[in-house]
Amino acid sequence: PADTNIPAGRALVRAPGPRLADAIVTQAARRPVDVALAVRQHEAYVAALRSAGWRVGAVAPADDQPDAVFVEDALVVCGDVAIIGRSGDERRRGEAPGAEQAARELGLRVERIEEPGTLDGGDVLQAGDTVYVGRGARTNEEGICQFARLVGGRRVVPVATRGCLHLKSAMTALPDGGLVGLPDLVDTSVLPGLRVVREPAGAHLVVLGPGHVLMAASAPCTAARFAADGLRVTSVDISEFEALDGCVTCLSVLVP
Ligand code: CIR
Repeated sequence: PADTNIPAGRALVRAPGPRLADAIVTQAARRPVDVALAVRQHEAYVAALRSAGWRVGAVAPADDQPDAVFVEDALVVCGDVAIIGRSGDERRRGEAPGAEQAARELGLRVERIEEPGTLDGGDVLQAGDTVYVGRGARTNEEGICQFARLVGGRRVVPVATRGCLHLKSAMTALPDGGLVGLPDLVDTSVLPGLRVVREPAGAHLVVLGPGHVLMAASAPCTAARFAADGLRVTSVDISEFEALDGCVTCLSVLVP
């Protein structure tokens, strides 16, 4: 049953397609992916969103796009504006039309990152009134400038990343807006502070509601630490997505 303490927002997900095992791998060492297990893990992820009170909607499948399940990269929702990304990796650009259609169905104003800008949603971390945007493998300076113009009014802080796919591979935010992550992978000089985690997947939090976070099962020590601090932690096993450089944030777009 849904947790009635949490106001229901909407969450967008995109089911894994038949070509999932061909998804891009640039960070991990490639290993075979069990697509049937991935489908079950995705269902459990969706169930975790639902039980935290989110109304889950589906972005139309894109079966020819192996990485389409990582839906947060193609679409950023900031207030009433949906920004359709333009990935720094051309192989992911075919995901944009379905993301745009889903944003329109939600009644959002739709804007796009245009050439020569690049931006993946995995580089966009919203924490309170500040939006941190990673500059690195998939998002360039021009993409960040366009993004900042489109979300006018929000404070946009560019953060250089190194040795990781996306900003949110390296850091995310707690429900109170405090940042957590891996300081070696981001330029911490532009951050107000960063609570250091030791497990790589411990850097990946999805805020499900007040005091409630979703984490990958691969970060049990960090989850225990947060729970000891009084957070409610829901853990999901996403091993097959982690094998494809995915993390718990990338499988949904939350529209509070
Ligand atoms: C990629 O390399 O683009 C995908 N295989 C993984 C994307 C993960 N996205 C994310 O963490 N936001």
